[in-house]
Parts: sequence; C-alpha cells; structure tokens
Amino acid sequence: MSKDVYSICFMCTVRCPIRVQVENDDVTWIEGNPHVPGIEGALCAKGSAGVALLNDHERPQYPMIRTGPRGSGQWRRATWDEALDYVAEKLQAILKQYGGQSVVFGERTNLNTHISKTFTRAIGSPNHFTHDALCKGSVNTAFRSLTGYTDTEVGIDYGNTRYIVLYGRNIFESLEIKSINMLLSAMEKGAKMTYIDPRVSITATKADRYWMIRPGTDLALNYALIHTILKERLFDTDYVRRWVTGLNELQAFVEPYTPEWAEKETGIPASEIVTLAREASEVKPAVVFHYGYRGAHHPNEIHLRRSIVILNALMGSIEAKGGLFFKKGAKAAGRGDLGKYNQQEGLPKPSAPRFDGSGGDKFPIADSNHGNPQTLAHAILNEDPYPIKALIVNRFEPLQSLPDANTVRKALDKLDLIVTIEVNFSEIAWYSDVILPESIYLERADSIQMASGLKPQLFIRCQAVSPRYDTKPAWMILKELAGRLGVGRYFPYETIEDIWNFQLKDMGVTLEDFAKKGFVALTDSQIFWDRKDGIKFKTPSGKIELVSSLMEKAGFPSFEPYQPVERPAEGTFRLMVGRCAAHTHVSTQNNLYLNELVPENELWIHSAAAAKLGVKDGQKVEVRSPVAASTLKAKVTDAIHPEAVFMLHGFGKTVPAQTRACGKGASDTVLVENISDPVGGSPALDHTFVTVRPA
Ligand SMILES: Nc1nc2c(c(=O)[nH]1)N[C@H]1C(S)=C(S)[C@@H](COP(=O)(O)OP(=O)(O)OC[C@H]3O[C@@H](n4cnc5c(=O)[nH]c(N)nc54)[C@H](O)[C@@H]3O)O[C@H]1N2
Ligand SMILES: Nc1nc2c(c(=O)[nH]1)N[C@H]1C(S)=C(S)[C@@H](COP(=O)(O)OP(=O)(O)OC[C@H]3O[C@@H](n4cnc5c(=O)[nH]c(N)nc54)[C@H](O)[C@@H]3O)O[C@H]1N2
Ligand code: SF4
Ligand SMILES: [Mo]
Repeated sequence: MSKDVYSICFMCTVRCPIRVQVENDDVTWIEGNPHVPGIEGALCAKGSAGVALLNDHERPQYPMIRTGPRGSGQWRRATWDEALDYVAEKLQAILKQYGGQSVVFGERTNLNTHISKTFTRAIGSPNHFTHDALCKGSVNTAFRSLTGYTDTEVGIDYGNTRYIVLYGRNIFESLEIKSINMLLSAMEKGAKMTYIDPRVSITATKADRYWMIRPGTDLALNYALIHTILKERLFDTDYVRRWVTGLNELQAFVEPYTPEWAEKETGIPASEIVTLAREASEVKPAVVFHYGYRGAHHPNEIHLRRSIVILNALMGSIEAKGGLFFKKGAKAAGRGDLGKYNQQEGLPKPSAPRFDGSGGDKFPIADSNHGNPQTLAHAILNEDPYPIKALIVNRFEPLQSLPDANTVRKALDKLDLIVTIEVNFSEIAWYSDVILPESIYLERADSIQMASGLKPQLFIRCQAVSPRYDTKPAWMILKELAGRLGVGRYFPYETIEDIWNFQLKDMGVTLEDFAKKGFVALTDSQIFWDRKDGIKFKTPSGKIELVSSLMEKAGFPSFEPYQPVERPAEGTFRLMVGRCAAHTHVSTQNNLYLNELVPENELWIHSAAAAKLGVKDGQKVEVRSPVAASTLKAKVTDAIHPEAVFMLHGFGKTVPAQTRACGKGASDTVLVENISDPVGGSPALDHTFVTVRPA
C-alpha cells in the first residue's frame, strides 16, 4: 500500500514543506511539497538524505544511562521508565538543594519550543536558551534598535527584487529552497546581484559583481555607501521624510567616511562603491541590502548590521515590493493566534535573573527571549551569578556550537547532571549522563507551524512511518518527565492531535483543512501595509530610529567613530568559518549519503601565503589559535583573501560511534575564542587569529 504524507523536512532548520511517499511503512521517496508556491517539488541534498538518517544504525536506538566516566562510551541500555525515573530523581534533588535556576535547558528553536519553555518554567527555571544569539543575535538587536521588530519578524521579497547586495550571505550554499528559487526567478527577470566576501564562494560565482573585501571591513564600505547616498541625495526622499528620524545626525556622522577613505580600508575601488550606490538607487525601493547571518562576526557587529538596515531604510525598501517586509501573522489575516502552552495561565514565572546576563548585566539589550548561551561555561565555572548543576539539551550541541569548546567541556565536568535529547551520537550526547533518543522527523509528528509572511500559512509535520527504534518525540519525553516532577498539569495532552486541537482552537481552521495539500493559507492575497501612512513601526516614535532610543537608553551610542578591526600580525591569519550545501551545521557529517559528498573539511589558504609557509595543496597542516590547535588538510587557492584562512563548520568529531565522521577534519568550534559583541549579543566567530604550519 502506497500513501502520500505531507510533512515538514527537518534535515535543517529551514523546515521546507515536503511530500513523503510511503510504502509498507517505509519511505520510498521525498520531495518538496508540490502544492506550495516557491517549493514546487524542490528538495536539497540534505533533505533527500533524510532516508539515510531514518535507516542509520549509528544513531541512539534506546535510552542510555552512563556507567563509566563521562565521555568513555560506557553505557547501559535502559527502558524509558528507568531512564526518566533516573533523570527525575537527580533533578528533584538538584531543584531542592539549589533551586529552579540551577537547571539550564538549551535547544535550537523548533516547533515544540513552546513546550520546552513550559517545562523550564514549570520546574522554576528562567534559563531556557536557544541558538539565536550564536546565529544572528546582533542582527536581531540591530532590527529592534531601528524598527522595534526582531529580524525573525522581517522577510525578504526575493521574487520581486531588482537589486540585491549580499555581505557574505552565501545564499546558494547556505541555502533555503524557497528563497533561492524566488531569487533565481528574479535574476532571470533581470535582477542584479552584488556579492561581497573575502572568499570566492559558489554565490560569488553567480553574482553580477563580486568584491573580495578585506576581512572585517564591511562596515567601512557601508559608511562610504551611506556617505555617497546622502551626498548625492540618492535616497527615497518621501519615504525618509515620512518614516525616518535622525537623518541629520547620520549625515554629520558619515561626513568623513568618503569612498576614497573606504577604498584604503576595504580594498574596493572608490569608483565602484559610488557606482553601486547609484545603481541601487535607480531601482529603489525594489532593493535588498541583505542583513545576513554569519559572515563578518566581530565585537562591533551591531554597527555593521545596523548600517545594513539603514541602507534599506534610505532606499525606502522596508515594507516595499521587492524589498523587505514585515511578516504578517494570524492576527493580520483576521484570525486568533496559534495556541502556545507557555502562555497558559498559572504557569510559574521564575523570579531569578537569567544565568547568561541576557537582558541583564552582561547583554542589557540582547533578546532575552533567546538568551546568550556563549556565557554558559563562564557561568558554570564561576558560579556567576549562581551555581548551575544540571543541563538539559534538546537538539542543540554545546560542544560544537559554543565557541572555545574545550572550555565548555571543562565546565560540563562541574555539573551533577547532563541529559541530551538527540537523534545522533553528537559530542554532547556522548558526554551526557543520560541519552533520551528522539524519533526523527519522519517518525514523529510535531506542533503546528505558523509561517508568518506576506501570505501567512500554517504547516504541519505528520508522522510518515513508525519509529525504527525505541524512541519518542520530545513533546512526549518532556511531558513524561514533567509528570515525574509533579508538574504534569501544564502538559494537558496525551496525543499529538490534542496538541494540534489546542493550537487551532482560536484559528478558525480544522485538522481536515490540512489533508489536501499539507498546509493552510490564511489569506488569498499578500498583506502589505500602506507605505504612506500604515507602517506600524514598534519604536517609541513609530518611525525608523537612526538614533535609537533602545541603545541610547542603555548607554550605547547609536553611532560610534569607525574603529578598524585589528589586522592579523605577520605570520597569522584571520580564521573565517562557514557552511556548504551538503551539510547542516554539526548534524549531518556522519550521514551515509552526505558524508560521501563532503567527508571532511579543509583549510582554505591563499597560494602566496602557502608558498611562504611551504604548505602544499592537500598536505596536512596544524592550525593553532590562542585556545587550541587542530590538524586538517590544506586547500591551496587564490580564491581567498591573503589575510584569511577558512574552514567549514561542524567537522572534527571525536565520537567513535559515528564511524564515518569520527576523526575527519577539524572543529572550528574548538579553535575560535569566546569573544562577544556586548551590544548585539552575538559571539564574534570571525575574530580569532591563527598560525598555520605543516603538520
Ligand atoms: N546547507 C546549509 N544551509 C544552511 C545552513 C546549514 O547548516 N547548511 N544553516 C542555516 C543557518 S542556521 C544559517 S545562520 C545560514 C548561514 O548563512 P550564511 O551567513 O550565508 O553562512 P555561512 O556559510 O556561514 O557564510 C558566511 C560567509 O561569510 C564570509 N565572511 C567571513 N568574514 C567575512 C567578512 O569580513 N566580510 C564578508 N562580507 N564576508 C565574510 C565567509 O567567507 C563565508 O562565505 O545558513 C542557513 N542555511
Ligand atoms: N564555531 C562555530 N559555532 C557556531 C557556528 C559556526 O559557524 N561556527 N554557527 C552558529 C549558527 S549559525 C547556528 S544556527 C548554531 C547551530 O547550532 P546547533 O543548533 O547546535 O546545530 P545543529 O547542527 O543545527 O543541531 C544541533 C543538534 O541537534 C541534533 N538534532 C537534529 N535533528 C534533531 C531532532 O529532530 N531532534 C533532536 N532532539 N535533535 C536533533 C543534531 O544531531 C545536532 O547534534 O551554531 C552556531 N555556532
Ligand atoms: S533546505 Fe534542505 S534540508 Fe533544509 S529543510 Fe529544506 S529541504 Fe530540508
Ligand atoms: Mo544559524
């Protein structure tokens, strides 16, 4: 018997809608949901490799309790009751002695985050964190400082753009299917792309203009662009008059930052900078200066991200066709909100401050809904602000995603309890006391997804096949644990249908509405706000605040004189990191198919620098940073700026149970120093200098 199941991919966080073909409880085919505009059957390599994850023997197959020292790989198989009783007993003792705040729950944001947040609060802890700060915390803060909205509340109208500028936003490798399909169609209609990166990525090869910028100097480029736009009055005057405050202050600030000045800093010719400003202005407001995620992370990142958002504001492209837009949710479509368990009445609101100083002393204006987990090791080691005794992680890998991983590992040794909810034998799973194996996305259903946008839609992850092993969905694991801790009343569901019905109760949508196409559109037409009078900026002034009340109130200047990012000393290089199309962060390196495509990472190094060091292409080199050293193969190339070296993120695994990935390549996370942008909240992952020598 063959059947189609509409669901949501989870080989990466993008969550593309999929159609899964199932025969005799086995997956025979996966493709993008053909009914969803912009997807239309498309799937990436990682999405296709979901089948290999499903059938993988090298993943946790049952609950496991550690029997030897941490990380020794000595385990005993446990039943679910045994494992959950064990965790509950330990947690209870910790909660009693040290209070709710001594337990930290970390996870990558996912469809069930409202349930994990419920769990954390129910046990009295303020310490739920997500990946957000590590990924794009400073982008989030930059948007809030200018518009009052977080970056997740903003989208890009790729399909109608006429001009796009990407700062290390390697969109064709670090990909999202729908965005690149829309962008490619815009490029077919004549949209122009400028790509800026110290490294020739795949995206660089597809761009109309590529600039190999000196690493860490994008801010200088942007100040010169703003200088030119203001001097030549290339901005959208009506829009700026109506919606922007602080233009005079901006004008005075950028006065000294001429294109000629920026040329010396960035290596990009002044005349080209002026040309870009003029070209973009010609097609405004259908212009996108992409605010990016990962490239150019330095301690002053807040000012780079703000300068990018300001360029969009000057083009009038915020809430414009072909520019950026505010995502519209259920309310804008005249519906009630999707239900969330963490909003239920009576759920405790812990009064202790967060462990990570998010929204507090360390990161006063970072988004404390997400936290700043890069302080985890410091907090544990120094008991600052209080003792932390237990860590529960769900779909998050502190040992490969938090900078200076060796120090993180050392800090974990101080904990009384580490519990990991996982689908892989990750470094953190292997270092835990208990592994609670989650069923993979094809084996489980999850909470409904609200996809806000110009046309808000609801998507649903349905279970395609039965679990291959003794695993459970996280929403069930947390409910069963909560029950054992005496807070089961906050989890009033037995089945996924109970969760769905609770979520849908105010929406005017039923489960049957998903049956035909796997999703529900809440409107027929795009919802744009009226650019003359209807844009609902959430700043105190109701406008885009170039002089930001959020920042100034916290004592951070909106504009700071340009300070060049430190240049590498003779014989050292700036370490840059990034992704490739075949892997998801740190998750897929052991996947049977994807491991074959890209089995290890290499160190990109400029050929002149390599020649000086006597390093040959393919040769093993030692890379040494102030905090660690690793070895990997060199990739000698002219396609990188001579001041930098580059490696893919996510390799250098040490868990023997992952036989395909173990010992291959090097971990960037061990090498990078733990330095942060204290205003924006992101770790400065491109701010470490390394030396290189033949191994
Ligand atoms: N295949 C795949 N796709 C993904 C993901 C994945 O894991 N795999 N993850 C998703 C997630 S969570 C994210 S955050 C995004 C990340 O998407 P991107 O931000 O596009 O991510 P990276 O691949 O890290 O690319 C960063 C680029 O910045 C460049 N760079 C470094 N320093 C500088 C600099 O000073 N200036 C400039 N202009 N560039 C610089 C690097 O050379 C690198 O090419 O991708 C998403 N899509
Ligand atoms: N050094 C360095 N650090 C970085 C980055 C970098 O480039 N360099 N990138 C940063 C960025 S952009 C991001 S977004 C973060 C991402 O950081 P993470 O969220 O930690 O990384 P992921 O690889 O997305 O997934 C983490 C874990 O989730 C597990 N997992 C996958 N699917 C499931 C599931 O269905 N259920 C459960 N329970 N677990 C699952 C995977 O096996 C993996 O171990 O890392 C950040 N940290
Ligand atoms: S981008 Fe690829 S891996 Fe990520 S959700 Fe979409 S299909 Fe799956
Ligand atoms: Mo990310």
